[in-house]
Amino acid sequence: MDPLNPPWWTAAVVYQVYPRSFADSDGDGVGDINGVRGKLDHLADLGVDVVWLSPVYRSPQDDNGYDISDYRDVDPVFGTLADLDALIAEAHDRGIKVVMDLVVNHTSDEHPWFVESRSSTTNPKRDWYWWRDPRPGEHPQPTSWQSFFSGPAWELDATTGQYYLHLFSRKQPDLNWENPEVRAAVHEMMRWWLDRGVDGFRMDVINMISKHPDLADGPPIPGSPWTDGSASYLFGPRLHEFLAEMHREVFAGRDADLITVGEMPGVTVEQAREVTDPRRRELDMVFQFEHVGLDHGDSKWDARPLRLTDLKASLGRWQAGLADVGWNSLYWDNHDQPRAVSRFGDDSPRYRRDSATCLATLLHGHRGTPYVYQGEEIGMANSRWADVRDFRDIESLNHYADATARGEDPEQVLAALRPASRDNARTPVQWDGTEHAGFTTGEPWIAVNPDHVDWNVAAQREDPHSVLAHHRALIALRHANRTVQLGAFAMLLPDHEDVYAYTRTLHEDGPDDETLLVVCNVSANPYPLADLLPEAVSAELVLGNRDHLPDHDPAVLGPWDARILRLR
Ligand code: ISL
Repeated sequence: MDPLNPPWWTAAVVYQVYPRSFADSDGDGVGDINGVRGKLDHLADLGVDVVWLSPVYRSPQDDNGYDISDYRDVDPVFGTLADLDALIAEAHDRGIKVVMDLVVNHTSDEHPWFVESRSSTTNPKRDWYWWRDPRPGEHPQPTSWQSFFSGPAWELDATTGQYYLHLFSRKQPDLNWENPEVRAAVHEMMRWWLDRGVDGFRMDVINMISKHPDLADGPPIPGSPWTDGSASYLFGPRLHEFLAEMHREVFAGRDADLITVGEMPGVTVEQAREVTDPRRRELDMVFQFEHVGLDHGDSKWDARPLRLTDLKASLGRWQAGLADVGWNSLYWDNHDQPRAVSRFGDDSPRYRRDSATCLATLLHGHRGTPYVYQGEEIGMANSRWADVRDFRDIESLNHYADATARGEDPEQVLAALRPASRDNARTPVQWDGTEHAGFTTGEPWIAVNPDHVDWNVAAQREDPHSVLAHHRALIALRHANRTVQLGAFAMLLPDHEDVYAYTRTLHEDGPDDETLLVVCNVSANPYPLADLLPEAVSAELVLGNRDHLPDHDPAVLGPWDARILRLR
């Protein structure tokens, strides 16, 4: 990172749209591209620089569009290619860039490439996917890997008697990136989208595209008949080579205006630093998962309380590890994660606003590019799931079927689904307090959260102290302040159980030197500032989340109180 000439995305905030749940323009109950077009003014008003669009490509929708059957067309449920062109043009008119989701670890099993590949062992596209013979022994699967969505990661295909690999659902066969034709086809498709005007890609599970040729069985997964093969498919031996090749073939010469972010479950700080080292020309930034793994055991369904000291240790390590080389992305929420205010905050009526604004302040103050997930800007919360029939997500439904088939108590499985299901992120955006929250005039594909009556965009738009207004202010601050963009990060109070505090310092060797102090009370326990951080007592307030409240005491960090202060 050249601090004198930083890339534009060091000052940017990205907003993720999950189109299925954003806004429905045609009353079929499913959000669509024209729905997004109709809400662009909301995004412009929020001030975001980039919209990342979750997949709208043609898809059987087995995994809500992460199973793509045509990379160059839009699924009818979302609209048409012409609608998408119009969305890109209208976003650009407002100065908003558009990033597409790139899902190329796997395709749909209905993609013509796979249809051909499965047709015979001698088909020219056979080697575009991972085909293997059954093996003798207890498990005929070529490896005993478990799929991310429960059950084995291999499916037997009756036509040829061989198994194909699917790390995700059986309708998401993994592409074989060892084959140069596969890579060339992906590159060509990516150039086609850039030529259409898109401004970059969020790359789905991109650290899984290089598999270790051994395909070795991993260690057993407790409670499962399958094993963890992740050592064979996470960050395989050719990943750097594939990413550098993609950069050369797709981005070279046009990368200055683009943004690339690789989703990388299990990525380490060291790996992320390599991948985002600008000299290597691979990716601008990655999504890491460490901080969203701190509140559960090995399985995401095994909830544990989050310890704030663990969060500090983790995020602090990422800040330090990417301080000189590389760049962080910053997020709490996305379409796979439960809602942050319910998970890390307190979504009871008393503290919901304050904890949502506190968490936002904590996140946006870090060095990196913040990502806001739709609805996060108004403090949307997890839903109340009465029954397993309320869920729609393949991961949740497969887990329920699998666990109950293995004899687990259905009530307990359901109790684990409620706080952790990806569907918490997928309830429709709450635009207003009317029926179906203004999301659709039809029957929504997944139930609207009943709390939309009180928590919605319309109610917050004109309120200067709303969660929405606070996000607006945080985004404006990032745009305006070089310390927020580039200042060095230093963690304070690493052992404090409730207060998350850090400084950001910009050394410009002159009048622009500045140190900001971000101090956030991630609890309802009040703390006198003088005991915590004496230097904060007389510091100038840049942005607070509770300073307008009648009970606010500048000398005491109240419940979920979050402040950005200027030390010098
Ligand atoms: O969602 C998860 C845990 O609940 C992750 O394991 C998730 O499956 C993983 O991060 C990969 O996610 C991405 O690829 C999946 C897709 O289902 C997710 O929506 C996507 O974000 C397969 O394409």
